[in-house]
Amino acid sequence: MTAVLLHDYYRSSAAYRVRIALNLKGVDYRRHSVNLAEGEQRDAAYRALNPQGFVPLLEIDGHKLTQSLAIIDYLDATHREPRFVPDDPAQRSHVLAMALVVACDVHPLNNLRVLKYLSGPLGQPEDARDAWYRHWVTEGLAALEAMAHPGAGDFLFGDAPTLADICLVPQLYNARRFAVPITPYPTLRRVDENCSALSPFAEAHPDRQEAHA
Ligand SMILES: N[C@@H](CCC(=O)N[C@@H](CS)C(=O)NCC(=O)O)C(=O)O
Repeated sequence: MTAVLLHDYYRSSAAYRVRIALNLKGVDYRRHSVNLAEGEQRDAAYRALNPQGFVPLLEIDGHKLTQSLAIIDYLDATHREPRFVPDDPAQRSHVLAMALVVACDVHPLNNLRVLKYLSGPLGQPEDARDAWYRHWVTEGLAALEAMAHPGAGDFLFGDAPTLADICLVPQLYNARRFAVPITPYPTLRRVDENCSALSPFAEAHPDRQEAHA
């Protein structure tokens, strides 16, 4: 079997999701850092691997997989335990909805290329760019806090981590990094603490990665 290789960047929250998922499934992998700060994601060699010029990209089982949620879905399909989404259709839909709040409604508005577009071509000053960032994170976290209520236990849904937690933890890391207040979200903070106590989450944390390995 060929080695599993994750193209990532230590601070990328989409890549952080995949590191958590790999760790939860017990998949051994190596990292190849694509330095987003230096624009390596736009190099022709990397674009040949991922035409979108994004991390993460996972080389596994002879495949080159892109899009964090699609990668995590592959891992869930190929490594049965622990399951990332419940089997019950309504519960599954609820977990997916919470994950998608982060992955579809918050993160795409705040990723690097969007922030660069705001401050570059659109000429927005740093404080406007930061306000944009905080606005979308705050909206998303407030919704997630309310959505978690019916089913939250130790984790966003029940008492085992799901895809929703895999998306939440990197988003809260980003929120703290950009000084977005998170005190109004007690459920999210409690779940984040419970996740961080688990080694698959702890070992995926950006501070535990070699920045440019
Ligand atoms: N929807 C994609 C988003 C990936 C993404 O936005 N990755 C960011 C890092 S978190 C990136 O590579 N950004 C490079 C850039 O914006 O130039 C996924 O979930 O994988």
